[in-house]
Amino acid sequence: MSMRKRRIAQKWWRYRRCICECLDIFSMTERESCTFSHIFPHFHNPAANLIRVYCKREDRETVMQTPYKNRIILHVDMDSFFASVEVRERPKLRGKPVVVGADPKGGAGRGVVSTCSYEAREYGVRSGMPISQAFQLCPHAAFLPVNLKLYHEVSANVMETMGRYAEKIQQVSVDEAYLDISSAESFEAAEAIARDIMDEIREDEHITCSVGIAPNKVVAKIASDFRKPEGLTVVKPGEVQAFLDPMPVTKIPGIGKKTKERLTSIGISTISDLAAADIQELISIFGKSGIRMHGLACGTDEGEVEDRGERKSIAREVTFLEDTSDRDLIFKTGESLAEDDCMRLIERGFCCRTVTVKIRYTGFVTKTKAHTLEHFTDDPAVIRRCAATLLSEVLEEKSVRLIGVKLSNFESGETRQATIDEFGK
Ligand code: TTP
Ligand code: MG
Repeated sequence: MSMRKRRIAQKWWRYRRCICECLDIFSMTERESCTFSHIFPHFHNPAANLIRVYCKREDRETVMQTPYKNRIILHVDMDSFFASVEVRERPKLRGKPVVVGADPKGGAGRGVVSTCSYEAREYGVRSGMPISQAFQLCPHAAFLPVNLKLYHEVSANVMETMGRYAEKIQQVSVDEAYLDISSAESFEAAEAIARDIMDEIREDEHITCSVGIAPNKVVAKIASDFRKPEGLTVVKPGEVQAFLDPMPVTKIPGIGKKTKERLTSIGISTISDLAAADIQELISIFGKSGIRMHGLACGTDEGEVEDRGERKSIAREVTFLEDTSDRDLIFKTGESLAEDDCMRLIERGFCCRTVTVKIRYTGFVTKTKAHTLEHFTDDPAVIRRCAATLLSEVLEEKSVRLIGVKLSNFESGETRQATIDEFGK
């Protein structure tokens, strides 16, 4: 386990004990009337996760439903996602123009660019552009085919990481998600969380992302795009209008080329123009969407982060910087991944029965092996031992590129409550 992960783990176990002690001290009625942040004002969102795990159901609902003063929403978007994953897989391409998409066939290819690295963007290459045009603009770029399976694997890891920091997460595409972290209760605390997320994704997945923090989803999305790549933009409640005002109307999600043209024809080009426009005129041209458009230009958006709660497994995997046949390193990494998964399992209040290990050898041959335990567990030692046994069964004398550990077959959070009273005995 890395020092950083060890620190996080220690912190969590300490919190877990404190929380249980506190909840014991407070009587039921007091619990109902106080938010967790009153008990520990310096706690951020991990507290909310722990409340889910350790409060009795009725207490948990009361605590979780306590409205926070401000909503704090993060929008996280990976930078040049497909291209960044390809560069991670081929480190020699770092810093070079990389185009992912159709085969350019020396300039005669059909099809389009899916995405490209920021280095390729300097030559004018863009997503959706004909691949032949991209080839003309930057013939010396590395042109690579789309490998969706790999991007979905990375996407799942990234979403899993982000999910641990938020009380609600809504994935909106393969590389972006909204996170509700209102329980952080201050934009300063939210910024620290965003930096942790960025660091963790960089360390674990070797790709970067940009983050926007704002009081609502739409402003957070605009903010994440504001300083790409690796940008972090915080827009506090009092700063929303000043942030939006100078931007072109096309920055508002949903305003495309056609709407922009109609707005330009009535003298509206910036968001500030749109916010100042006569709403009746907007309705007469755009119908109901005129109201929404105007609201967004004024920085208001009530849309909730819609967490579908469909987490059926917890998985982590690591690609070694260099392929390795060092069994000691492989086993240590596997055990550390198992512990890491287990921490997440505990945070969610689940127990699992099935542990799966995955090994990818040099040359992309992948082997997996799963074992279903006799009982549900969230015991790190049991899960670590099971992962190690599976590894010893599956590992061949070959050099390894990637290793992963997955926990699945969860017991519901409600069944888990039975064991909560046991804690602290
Ligand atoms: P985006 O997030 O729009 O783009 P991006 O991540 O490549 O770059 P940015 O740094 O600007 O966020 O899309 C995510 C992925 O979706 C992208 O890597 C490839 C895929 N995609 C397509 O396949 N076709 C497209 O037209 C677009 C826009 C994206
Ligand atoms: Mg992106």
